[in-house]
Amino acid sequence: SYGKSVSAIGMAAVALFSCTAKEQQDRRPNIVFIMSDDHAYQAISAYSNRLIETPNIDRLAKEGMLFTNACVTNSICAPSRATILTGKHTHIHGKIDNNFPFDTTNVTFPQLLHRAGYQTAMFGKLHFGNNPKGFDEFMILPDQGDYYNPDFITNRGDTAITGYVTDIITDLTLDWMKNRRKKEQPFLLMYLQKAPHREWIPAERHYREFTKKTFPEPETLFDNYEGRGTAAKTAEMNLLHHMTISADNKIYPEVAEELGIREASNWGKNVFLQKYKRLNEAQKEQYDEVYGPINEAFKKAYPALNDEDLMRWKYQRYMQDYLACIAAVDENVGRVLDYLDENGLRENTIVVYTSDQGFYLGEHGWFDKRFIYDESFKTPLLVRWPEKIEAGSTSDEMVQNLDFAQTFLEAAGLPQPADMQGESLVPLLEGKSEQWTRDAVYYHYYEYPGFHMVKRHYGIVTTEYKLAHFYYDVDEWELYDRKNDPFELNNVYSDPAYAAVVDKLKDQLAELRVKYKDSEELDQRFIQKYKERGLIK
Ligand code: SGN
Ligand code: CA
Repeated sequence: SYGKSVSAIGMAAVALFSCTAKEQQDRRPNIVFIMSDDHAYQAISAYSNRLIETPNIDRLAKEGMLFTNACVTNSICAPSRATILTGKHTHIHGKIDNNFPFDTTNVTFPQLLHRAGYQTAMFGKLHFGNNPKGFDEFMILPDQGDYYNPDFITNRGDTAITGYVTDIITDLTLDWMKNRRKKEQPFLLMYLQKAPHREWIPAERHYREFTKKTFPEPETLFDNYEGRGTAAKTAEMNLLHHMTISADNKIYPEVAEELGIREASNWGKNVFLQKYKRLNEAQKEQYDEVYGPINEAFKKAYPALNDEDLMRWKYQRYMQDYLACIAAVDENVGRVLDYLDENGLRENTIVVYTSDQGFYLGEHGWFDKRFIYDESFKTPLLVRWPEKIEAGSTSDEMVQNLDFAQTFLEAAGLPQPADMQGESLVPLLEGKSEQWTRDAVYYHYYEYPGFHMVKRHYGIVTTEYKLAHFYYDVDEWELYDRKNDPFELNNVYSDPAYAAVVDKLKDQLAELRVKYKDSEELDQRFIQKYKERGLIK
């Protein structure tokens, strides 16, 4: 209407005249990088509503772009985070596993944004073993952090906060946006949830609802790993055999003992006791009110359970807690999006939602991650940027966590250092997918021997195939036909029908190793490091 456009012009004029040169320069977009820990794409309703509804995370897809083939370069926490910050593969930035501190002589994109005038802040889980550089303010969890009454490391000293970690990290984030954000500067905010990382302790308000639910089982829950290689058969991440009845499934150690349940070690029991001890009296009361009856019911049922029943029971317990943790993540993402929308920060802010990697929710009988197989290799990615992205759009390109650094630098109008190894996603976000050239990605996992015993492997993934080489204490190749075998159950590496495919992919893989500066020599050097550190003989 006429009235509306006049007032719009009036407002634009006011904005123009009150703009200093500095503020004009700072039309550069804000960046809100939201990352959860171990959030499987299978547990976001924008991808699939088989398990849970996540209306707030889904808003980013509705109002922005959903990436259906986003993946990581190395499916494990700290290496992924280091890749995100540096735009480099793990063999280049050196953080190949969770074991040792990040090399802070690496240049990270937050440092570059900070130097270029961005206000920067980080809240939540980093998991580097040292503090982040390039941040005006940070409050991070030590190591993995705790679900209840977590400790925080800050640049003004350490502190502990009473409450539930997912809510607290959000409170800190909102407090910064409300009270310390400088209006004249663009900002980079890294809002990094600990949830839904193992041992999956939900917020009190979600205990009741989720422990009453029953979830559909994945097709491959009872996978026997025939048709795969040694690595799948020897991995220690099976729900029946490796998920602990105490820490993971929340059976009190005295109940497990009474039932005569013996686990390979006391590790699960010790973790349970350690985490339970952190709860204050009121929190314990709430916890016991819900988990007490579950323990009672298990006590009665257990003697009659066979392995198949126990597997099913463990799967349900796992999903109840894991998904309840996600319910809190989703609510809190909603709080942050509401704040942005209600404070004029919607249009010119890039909001990313992702996870440090994917996760198994019972597929192949597994929990955890690490493998090049889809559930751990792929990761959720949703991006909202109203000024550039058409609402409700999708991209099926194989983008990687390697690409974030260059994406944010381009969005901020900054040069992309030549030694960064990703590709800016800005053309994809703007709908110019014809400018995207990558058709194969490179993957390399190292943390072995270690937690969950997934063997070292590297590989190439195209839309059609996945070729991986498992090495160190085996020398095995696996090839999966992604179109004809979506569950990745049949290694067709030795099938003569695929001989030509193998040849071609091996050449391509060798080219990628050269392109990304990875090599046999580096593989050996990293094994040597494990020897020097006493992790292997
Ligand atoms: C902990 C977990 C493992 C998990 C690693 C790495 N055990 O050790 O199950 O694989 O972290 O996770 S826990 O019960 O003590 O949590 S990562 O996300 O940090 O890479
Ligand atoms: Ca993780």
